[in-house]
Amino acid sequence: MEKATKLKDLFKGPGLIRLVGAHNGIGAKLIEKAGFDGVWASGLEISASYGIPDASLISMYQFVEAARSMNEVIDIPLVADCDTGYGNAINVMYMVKRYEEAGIAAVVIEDKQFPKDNSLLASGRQELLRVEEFEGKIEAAKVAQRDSDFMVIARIEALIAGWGQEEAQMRAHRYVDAGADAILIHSKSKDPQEIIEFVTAWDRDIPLVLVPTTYSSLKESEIHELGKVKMVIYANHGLRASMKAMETVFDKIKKDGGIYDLDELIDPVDHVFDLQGVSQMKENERKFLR
Ligand code: SPV
Ligand code: MG
Repeated sequence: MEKATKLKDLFKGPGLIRLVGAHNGIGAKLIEKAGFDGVWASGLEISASYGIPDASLISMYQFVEAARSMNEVIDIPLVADCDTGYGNAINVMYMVKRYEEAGIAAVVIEDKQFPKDNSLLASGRQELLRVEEFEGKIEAAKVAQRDSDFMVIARIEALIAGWGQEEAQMRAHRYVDAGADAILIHSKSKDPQEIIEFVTAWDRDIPLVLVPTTYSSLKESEIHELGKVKMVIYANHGLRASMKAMETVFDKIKKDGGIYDLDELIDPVDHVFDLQGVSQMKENERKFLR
């Protein structure tokens, strides 16, 4: 089954769809192994993996290749963070074709101006796009897609930019009318009240998507009770967990003057080989190497 159809089926099914962010194949595999429904190809994580800011610095091809490399090694669907769509509506059409070719189930585009800044950045430039221009991008994306199950998710940055609930609701309605399959409403508030207010006021039959990075006190059971929200994205917890683990191990090697006391803190190499699919490769070698 196509990944787009798998994701569409999850949207039709009961319960919350849970995604975790990744930037490479091993991270994506660990998310699948942990039992999550899908992988979020996080722009923040992919940019961070280059050691550079999440500010539209790397190209669409670098993002699509990161998404492709993750998608190829998992069976669960991948939802790609496509920032602003890498330009105008014409760039979005080109982008949708490339992501669909890579087997990606859905793309998320946000209504900020290119080049964007990360939404959680305290000093971030949170410059919103004109509504008409973003409607054009959504319409263009929907025209460009080939598989009718492929989803185009519109991400609203009005709360991030401090433009308020009314603006966020107006934009969400306009983007749904333009053809968006779901609305990702983003917030950087620590208090979940901002998101709860938006979700409570939402009156359209189009699912909402949340990224509760800052309002982390909001549990899945509470999100489920709100209704209307179908997908939750834990956007960058793999990156942050692995950074902390690496920092701890590197500090310890430095302090200990060697690697003799690390086994508790690191996975055995065999676990790396397992995740790489080495046993399958060996089986193929037995069959085909003559
Ligand atoms: C990402 O993971 O790249 C996101 C979520 O877009 S956020 O970092 O909160 O903007
Ligand atoms: Mg992003």
